[in-house]
Amino acid sequence: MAKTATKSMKKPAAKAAAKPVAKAAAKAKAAPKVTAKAAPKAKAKPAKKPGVKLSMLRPSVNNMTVRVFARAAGLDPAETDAWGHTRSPEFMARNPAHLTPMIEDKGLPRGVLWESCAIMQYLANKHGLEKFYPKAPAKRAMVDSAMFYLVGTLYPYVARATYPALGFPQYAGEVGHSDAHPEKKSEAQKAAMAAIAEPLEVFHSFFRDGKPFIGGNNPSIADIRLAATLEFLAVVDYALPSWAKEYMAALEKKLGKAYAEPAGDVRGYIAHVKSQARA
Ligand SMILES: N[C@@H](CCC(=O)N[C@@H](CS)C(=O)NCC(=O)O)C(=O)O
Repeated sequence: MAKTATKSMKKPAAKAAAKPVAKAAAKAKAAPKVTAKAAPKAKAKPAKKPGVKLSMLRPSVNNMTVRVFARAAGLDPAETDAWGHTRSPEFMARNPAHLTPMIEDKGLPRGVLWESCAIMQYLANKHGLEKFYPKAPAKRAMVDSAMFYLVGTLYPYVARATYPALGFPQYAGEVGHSDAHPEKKSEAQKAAMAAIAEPLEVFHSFFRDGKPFIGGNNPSIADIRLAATLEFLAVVDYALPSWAKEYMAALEKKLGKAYAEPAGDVRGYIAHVKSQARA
């Protein structure tokens, strides 16, 4: 609709609406006390937030991130398991990056959205979920910085360190993806393991800065992204510092089933690959 048309329609509508509201207010004033007291009882339940259509892979922490967030935010996700389908012509036609998590939403210019952090930002913006993603620019910037630092710096180390044990293909260009001698691959994996400690400490000392969570007293979307990422390290028996173990436990306690359910899928997969490796 053209801007001018929207403008010209808004004012009369607002004026027309004002009269019945004023009348109703006057009526409410004149009403006997008993009616006024009864009113709160008839209060309607808050409208349920609409569900979100999510294509996901259960063993993935990128997916776990959005699965936890959607549950914690009460968005009631309708999940489709995309295992084995991400490169199908149907999936690729909608999402040429063939990546999950992916949501579908009519309001999006191309109908779909991938990248876990972008999905959480979009849903938090759309539903006004300031609790998870603060509106104030400076606070929001810290959450964004933590998420970009995770995706750009910490996650590549975590992937190099854990993907071989998880049986996931490494990204092209990685030693683990090449024809290099297994010894070289093992060296690269160990180097990545050793590199994790530094960015991990940055989350603790800089982003948390003495607070329970990056988001303060409540977990933000950056906290969900971080805790989910750290879940993968169990597959290589990475010795997490005690603060990280306490942080993950505190986040799970705060979010309850919303965290535990998707985490269960990741943990179940890790237990499975570890048992296979032992056999
Ligand atoms: N940075 C992305 C990573 C997404 C990603 O790597 N997704 C993988 C699962 S962990 C995937 O869907 N792979 C399927 C494929 O490439 O066909 C995010 O945070 O969402």
